[in-house]
Amino acid sequence: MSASVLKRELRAALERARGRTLRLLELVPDEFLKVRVHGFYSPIGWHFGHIGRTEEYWIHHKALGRPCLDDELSFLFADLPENPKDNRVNLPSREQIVEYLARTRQCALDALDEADLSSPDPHMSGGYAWYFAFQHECQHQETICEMLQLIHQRRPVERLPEPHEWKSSLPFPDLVQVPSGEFCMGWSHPFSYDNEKEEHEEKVEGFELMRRPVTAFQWSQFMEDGGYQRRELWSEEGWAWRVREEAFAPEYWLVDARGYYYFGPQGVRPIHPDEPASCLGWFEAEAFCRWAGLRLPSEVEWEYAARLGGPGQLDPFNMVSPGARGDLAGVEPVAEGPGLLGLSGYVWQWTSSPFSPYSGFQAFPYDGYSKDHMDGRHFVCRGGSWATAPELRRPTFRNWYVPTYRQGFLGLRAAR
Ligand code: AVJ
Ligand code: FE
Repeated sequence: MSASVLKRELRAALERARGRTLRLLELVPDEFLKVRVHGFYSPIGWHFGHIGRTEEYWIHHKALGRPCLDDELSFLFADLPENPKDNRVNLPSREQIVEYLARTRQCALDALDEADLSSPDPHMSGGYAWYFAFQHECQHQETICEMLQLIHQRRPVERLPEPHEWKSSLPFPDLVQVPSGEFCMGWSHPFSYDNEKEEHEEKVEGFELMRRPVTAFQWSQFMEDGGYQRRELWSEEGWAWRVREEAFAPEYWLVDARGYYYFGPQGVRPIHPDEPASCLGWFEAEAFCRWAGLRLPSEVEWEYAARLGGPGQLDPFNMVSPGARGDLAGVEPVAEGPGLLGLSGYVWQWTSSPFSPYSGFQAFPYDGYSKDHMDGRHFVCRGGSWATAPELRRPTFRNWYVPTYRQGFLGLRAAR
């Protein structure tokens, strides 16, 4: 790709992302902009400023070696231990946040115009810092969607909608045979995240993998069969979590005598029985597998199965991933087709693999992005949800959370 085409593509990607960010900001009610709705999260308004700060820091400051535009805002919107989440509530107004986003963006675009992308500087080389800023913005959009759900969960429900009829004709477990073989795992590209490097060969034994992610109907059968009450289905740590949290259904589910509902980012809606079950923690996924006589796939198995479809899926500007829909459409039943269905665009899928480095891993651009989370306590999820930007839904992309995290759009696709 020539330097001018690369610059044009980077600019277009940043602009696409920004359109989504500003649409999301419009959905944030004023009274929730500056409050922490949950112990895990900074206030939702902070995430918007943090997008601008990160872009400015890595492009303007690190790649070009220039001073920050505004030291105070740069500190306020930094994700640093010196700036704990409780400090992040003293935010500027919505208008000031929008203005900060526009100013930091202008710096990034001016820098792109001037930059020599063939420079050996690792921030500059091949446009790394700009693509990093783009991907980072997209990732925070998903977090913002998660927080919109929390906001709706906190608001009083006036009237529940009509529930869906609770039945399904999908077979279970509906396993697809994946043949043994070898493949190239990971992505060594100027744009890849540090945790996707280096590309390396992996061997995989034949196994079976569910055609689609586990559906809400299938999850409700686990619930009705005492899934949350039967100690023997849970690991020791998982059971301790289950008891402590008094969990009885996925996060954001609402169950009454009439049916099943879900607190989505646009308010309560009925759950479709065939939509992938979402907002599950790793411990719950593990218990479900034990109940069904199945297991979680490793991330090697997941990526191998996902890439059998062929390469060509790694174009950083043109990811063709089925299931791409509007920003807030929410999860829907998986579209029919040949082979494995709903690999991305519906829910992330938990794997059995702790988040760990590939051989040759080097933390970049900072330890806090990946390395600090490679601690044996985080597990990898793969695929990407309906709230994940298409460009991030590549088969090599690794996401990770602690096993108790269930506020994300997280589901599973079991193996045998
Ligand atoms: C990979 C989604 C867990 O949100 O903490 C955003 C991504 N890293 N800014 C997170 C991330 C720095 C990360 N997750
Ligand atoms: Fe961040």
